Amino acid sequence: MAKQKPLVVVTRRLPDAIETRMMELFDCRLNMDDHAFTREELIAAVAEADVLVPTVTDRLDKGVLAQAGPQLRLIANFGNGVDHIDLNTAQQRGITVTNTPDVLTEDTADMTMAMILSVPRRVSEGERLIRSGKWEGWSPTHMLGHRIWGKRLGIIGMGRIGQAVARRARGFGMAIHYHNRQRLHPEIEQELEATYWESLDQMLARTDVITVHCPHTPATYHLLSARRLKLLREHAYVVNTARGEVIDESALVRMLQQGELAGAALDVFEHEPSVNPKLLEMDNVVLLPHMGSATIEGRVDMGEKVLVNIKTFVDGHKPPDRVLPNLV
Ligand code: 8YV
Repeated sequence: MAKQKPLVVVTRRLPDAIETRMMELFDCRLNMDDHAFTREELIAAVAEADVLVPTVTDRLDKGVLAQAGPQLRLIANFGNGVDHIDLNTAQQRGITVTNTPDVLTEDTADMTMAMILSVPRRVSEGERLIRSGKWEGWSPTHMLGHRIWGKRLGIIGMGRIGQAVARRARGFGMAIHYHNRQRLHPEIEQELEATYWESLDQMLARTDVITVHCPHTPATYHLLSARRLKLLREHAYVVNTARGEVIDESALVRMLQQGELAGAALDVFEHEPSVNPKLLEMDNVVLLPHMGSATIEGRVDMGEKVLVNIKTFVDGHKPPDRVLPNLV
């Protein structure tokens, strides 16, 4: 008798090629209208699925995972960050969790570089002026921004994405500074001509642009707290393509309102998808809808990683991108 295919529930629409392959390989339930699952729908999914394919929009907290049936063996996350999944509960229940690292590194770094350029050079502001029909023509003192070349970039979290941003930023003449749990291998540090700061506080007080590339964990929640944000100098810019929760967003907004910071470029928010309305009124802020890794190529690559993770798991092997069980 043919072995029954595992039931795979995919919570959001994925690229066609990925969904088609998913249907060929597994007994697959797709989300054709791409609505974000409600809590009730998530609970129903974990109660039934052998494999769940969630995204960042699915809050798989303790309460939801507590209602998982014993058949749920794998959460194959479509995405790198897993902060929306309660890993402790998943571990207790013996659920394997995988993610999709590497394939979104370059796209996210590209977007970060665009954001690093965008606020000091007033890109969105200029574009809004043209669209408003109020541009009256060139003048030598109009729309002056700040030079990027020669500025110090402080990278918080020097993993794959942080390093990819550093490589780009060097091409733009920025000096690379970083704070990371672990210091980089001397060869990489040398290649990037990067200065390591064990103390985040000290780095913040000395850099011109700060960009966040660490994951959101209990240890990094509000890493950029009100106190730490105050260490930044008035001409500094803050860029975030990682997770909103790493920055105390209310404190950031207050400082921007009071002119204690030069500007911010945010692709992620503390309470996504809601955005603090005060940010919408500010000219020195660029706001993007969590699109750091949003390329067609990247989404297909992410989907392929999910397929490989599920297939190896159901074939009885260890999937390549395991977050759980931990290897250490
Ligand atoms: C993804 C991301 O678009 O992978 C991540 O951690 O933040 C994004 O780039 C999203 O998470 C997909 O679930």
